[in-house]
Parts: sequence; C-alpha cells; structure tokens
Amino acid sequence: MSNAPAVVPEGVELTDGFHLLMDALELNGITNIYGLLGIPVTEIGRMWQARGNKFYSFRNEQNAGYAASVAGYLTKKPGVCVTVSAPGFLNGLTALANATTNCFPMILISGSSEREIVDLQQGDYEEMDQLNIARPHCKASFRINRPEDIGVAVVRAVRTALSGRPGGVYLDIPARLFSTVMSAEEGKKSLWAPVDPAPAQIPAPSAVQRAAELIKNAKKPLILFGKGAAYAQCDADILAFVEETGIPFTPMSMAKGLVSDLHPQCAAAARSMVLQESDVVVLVGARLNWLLAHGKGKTWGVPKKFIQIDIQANEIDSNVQIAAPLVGDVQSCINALRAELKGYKSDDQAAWAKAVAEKHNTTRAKLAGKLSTPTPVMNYHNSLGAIRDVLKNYPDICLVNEGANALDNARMVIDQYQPRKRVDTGTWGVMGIGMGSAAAAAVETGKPVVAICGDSAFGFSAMEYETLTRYNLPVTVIVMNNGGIYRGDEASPDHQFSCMLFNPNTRYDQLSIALGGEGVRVNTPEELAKALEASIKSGKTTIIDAIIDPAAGVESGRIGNLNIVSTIGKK
Ligand code: OXT
Ligand code: ADP
Ligand code: MG
Repeated sequence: MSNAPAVVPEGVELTDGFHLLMDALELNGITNIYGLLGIPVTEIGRMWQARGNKFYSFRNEQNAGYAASVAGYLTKKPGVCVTVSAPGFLNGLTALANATTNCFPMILISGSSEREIVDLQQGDYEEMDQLNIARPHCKASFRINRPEDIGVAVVRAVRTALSGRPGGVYLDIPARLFSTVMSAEEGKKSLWAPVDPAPAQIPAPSAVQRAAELIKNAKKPLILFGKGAAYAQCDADILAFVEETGIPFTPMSMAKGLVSDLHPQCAAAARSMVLQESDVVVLVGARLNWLLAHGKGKTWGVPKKFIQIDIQANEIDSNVQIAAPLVGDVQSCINALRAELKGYKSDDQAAWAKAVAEKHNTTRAKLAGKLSTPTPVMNYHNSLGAIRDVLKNYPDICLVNEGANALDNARMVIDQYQPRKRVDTGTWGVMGIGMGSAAAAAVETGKPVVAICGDSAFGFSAMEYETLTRYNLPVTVIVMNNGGIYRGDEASPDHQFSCMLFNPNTRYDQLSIALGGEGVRVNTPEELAKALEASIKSGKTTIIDAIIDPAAGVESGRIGNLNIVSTIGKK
C-alpha cells in the first residue's frame, strides 16, 4: 500500500494537512489551543489565529499541556495542546500522562520527523518514535498518514478522550503531512463531528436496587465525592441526592464546592470520624487509591460496605470488595438511585447525621481560632485565614493550589462554594501544574483566578507567569515564601547550601514586575488581605510574595507518613 499523496488533477481547488486539521478541530468545537510552536507546527498557530481562534503560546510544553488538561476538566471538551517533535513532545507527554491519570480529556498533537528516517534510525532532525512512546501514557495513540484521514483521526481522538473514563489521546502528525495536498471538495467530505461523543451509561436496574437497599439499611451512611463527580457536570442532581437522602458527605480535594463546603451536611471537618465510623460509603467518582488509603487500614475504622459509582467497570474491586457496584455515568446513576430511594427515611441515619454535623462544626470553630491568631512571622494558618476571608466574597473565583504545606493547609482552610472551582496537584500530587492551570482556568471560565503556590511548587512553572501577563489574564499568584521545600530553616552542611532550601533573598514580587505584572511583598495577614482584594478588583496579573515563617511547615505536609527516611549512618 502506498503512502504517496493522491494525484489531484490540475485546476481542482486544493486543501492541505494544515487546513484540514484546523477545519476538523473547528468542526469538533475546539476554539482554544494551548501550545508551543516551532518546526514543523509553526503554521498551525499562525493559521489558527488568522481564523479568529485563540492560540495560547507557552514557554514550556509541559505547562501548555497542563493548561489543555485543565481546560478539558473544566469544560468537558478535550483540551488541545500542540507541540513540536521529540523534546517538545516529551515535555507535553508529562502533561498528557497526568491528564490520563486524573481522567481529564485532552488531545496532544505533535509534529514528528519523517517516518522513513525515524524508522530506520538514520538520525533525522528531532528523531523519535513518538507514537510508541506515547502509547502507554494515554488512552490511545494515533498517527495520521494521509490528509484524507485527518477528519477521522480527530473524531476518534475526541471520542476516545471523552467517552467512558475520560483521558488523554496522542495524535502524531509527520511533518510532511501538513503540506500534503488533496482536493478541497474531497477534503471537506472527509470531515465530520461525532454524534454523542460521551454517551450516557445507564446502570442496570438490579445494580441500582442493590445499592439502594444498602443505603436504606445503613445506620451510618456517608457520601464521598471525587473529581469524577465534579467533572460530570450534573450539579443540581447531586445536590438533590444529598438533600433528599440527608446523608453527610465529604469531598475529595477537587470535589470541594461540588456541594458547598458551607452546606449543613458537609462533613469535611469530621473527615476522620466519618471515614472510620460509617457503615456504608457511597463513592461517587472517586477511586479507592492512595488518597483514600486504598479503602482499608486504620483510616477506615469499622468494617463497612462500599457502593461505588464509576463509569469504568474495572475500577470496581480495585482495592477492596465493593458490595454494590454501580457502573455508569454519575448523572444516570445518581438519578436512578434517587428514584429508587424516593420516600425512604431513617431515624438512625438522622441521629448519625446530627452527630457528624456537631463534630464538623466543633472542628471548624476550633480551626477558626487558629486562623485569626497573630504570630511574629505569618504561618500557614493566619495567612490562609486572611485569604479565606477575602475569597468568601468571591465565590466564583477558581482556586489553583500546589505545594505541600501550602497545598494541604489551603485545602483545609479555604472553603469552596461552587463546583469545579478548585484545581490542584491531583492524583499524582504533581508540582508544576500552577501557572498552566491558572491560565486555563482564567481563559475557560472568564473569571478571576487565585493561585496559592508553595515557593518550590511555583518554581516549576514560574517563567509561565510571563504567559499570564502577556495575555492579560486576571490571575493573582500568592507565593507562600517559606524559603524551601516544606520548611526554610533546615541547617546547611558546611560545604553546600541545604538541598531543601532556596535563596532567602528571592523576591517573587519583583519577578512579577520584571515579567510585566504587578508585584507586592506582604508580611502580615492584614497586608495579605489588602493586597489580594486590590489585585482581584484590579483584574491585573499579580504576584503576592507572602513571607511565611520558615519553621512553620512540616516535612511532606499531611502525607509525612509516605516519606521514607533512613535510620542508618546519619551523622
Ligand atoms: O478529621 P481529622 O481530624 O483527620 O482532620 C482533617 C479534617 O477533618 C480537617 N478539616 C477541617 N478542619 C476545620 N475546618 C475545615 N474546613 C476542615 N476541613 C478539613 O483537617 C484535617 C485534614 O483534612 P483533609 O486534608 O481533608 O484530610 P487528610 O487526612 O489530609 O486527607 C488525606 C489526603 C491524602 C486525601 C490529603 O492529605 C491529600 O489530598 N493530600 C494530597 C497531598 C499531595 O498530593 N501532596 C503533594 C505532594 S508532596 C511532595 O511529593 C512534594 N514534592 C516532590 C515533587 C512532586 N510532588 N512533584 C514533582 C513534579 N516533583 C517533586 C515537592 C518538590 S511537595 C514539593 C514542594 C513542597 O514545597 P513548597 O515550597 O511548594 O510547599 P511548602 O510545603 O509550603 O513549603
Ligand atoms: P479523586 O482524586 O477526586 O478521588 P479520582 O480521580 O480518583 O477522584 O476518581 C475519579 C473517578 O471518576 C475515576 O475512576 C473515573 O473513572 C470516574 N469518572 C469520571 N467521569 C465520570 C462520569 N461522568 N461518571 C462516572 N464516573 C466518572
Ligand atoms: Mg516552601
């Protein structure tokens, strides 16, 4: 079979790979592309902009990829990232793998070098077998060899990214294809948009009955929401399920706000109690992975029965036995359960809900005291307390959050009021998602964004701050400057700076000014609150360099239990 382009008779109107790719993306509802250009994809950016679409040009493909993946999470449409070959592709691949791990729909499109040379390893410009390297890190990896296949490839990528468990797709486009021509009329005919790319998946009635029976007979039920429930965008149905059942709920970090943290049934501040004491747990779009101690051990206390709502059938029983699997999309499963549970009422459950609410309220009240206690140098509590007080007046702001102490304390302190308003380090606990996520959140929601980043975490994508200022995005970055990873007070050995510390003279506020933004350094909660309020009101891209006590953090934040330490040979 030949890969040679079809011979087109003279006088016939022509199109080429570049044009067909853009036509196909537009037809599939894509308007924003995140990426970084160069050989062989430069024309994509220029032509995409010339068509009136938006191309967000980043400084490193990894950040463009994180932006695309977050765009996918927030919009339920695949976020698209475009990169050059080999090194650009590899930078983007980190984000594609992260998207797949987090179940975010994303398409990475990379130009690649000529197959004939790559396959014989003859040393082409940026030679790499990208198609196969991508394969284990995403849901599917496709190469397009002929212009007439661009339409079907884009449709397959969109459907694969969106259907079932969402995730990443890689599209490999050898350089030559971009300029390969074919008849414009035939090209047009080769394009289409998929019908119903993420079909509803309805749970079996018997599975719904089984789950409903467990709920009805429970004495201490709990609902646990994960980011799959937030992604599903069936917020009203979820709220109705919570309120109709009266069951306490607790959110995983990115599900915070799916039902407001201020809702009377929220049990976030009684987390240990509800995980340990509950007898039936309804998992909604949340995996029993490391973040949930694999569903076993002392985190989970008394024996319990799990009901698990998930679109991915083989997620069930991944760690422990699931008593009532509900395989389907969140919306269909929740509504089927609601119908089955109509009219049920349980006095036992009401008493449990009351006890949980009391614990939750007491813990919140205790924390509130710490949030307003002044200290000579700001700590995580009083700095985040100040941020929380400002943000409660802006419930629709999207919060981006990374770091260790900066992450764990912010998750605990800062309330979320609306769905999908929190983006963080996700399933991998990955640092560096900050600026890419902030860019996408600002672009896709059109609302202001606040990013709370540890100083280490910020450093992973700091140069991308210029991308934020360049596009005038209303993002306030609060760098929690404690001078190091976890803490800033570690003693250095005689011969070298400690491997956990940063230069204590670093001025993140001045970095902002150098990169075209606003910058302010703050030393007290009052200054922090004032600077944040002013920044949000101004809509200007700003860094607030918040000086945090170097001794305030703890090793690895809330997951110190996962840290491995040597007990041998320490001086
Ligand atoms: O019920 P109990 O008593 O248990 O109490 C809980 C709740 O009930 C209560 N709570 C509340 N109380 C009062 N009021 C309210 N509203 C409230 N809400 C809750 O609080 C507690 C805790 O609740 P929580 O958080 O819900 O529960 P818990 O038990 O913590 O939950 C467990 C987890 C596992 C679900 C949770 O902890 C979690 O989600 N953790 C995520 C952790 C994570 O992913 N961390 C990031 C990775 S750490 C490390 O790997 C780092 N690195 C290495 C590295 C990485 N990651 N990536 C790459 C690419 N390269 C390297 C690095 C470099 S972190 C890091 C940088 C760190 O330095 P920085 O300078 O950036 O940051 P700083 O530390 O600030 O210096
Ligand atoms: P968290 O980290 O918040 O606990 P996870 O990423 O571990 O959440 O889990 C999300 C789960 O949600 C995944 O198992 C995924 O298959 C599932 N999921 C994603 N979208 C849907 C949907 N629309 N309906 C049902 N399940 C979904
Ligand atoms: Mg730090």
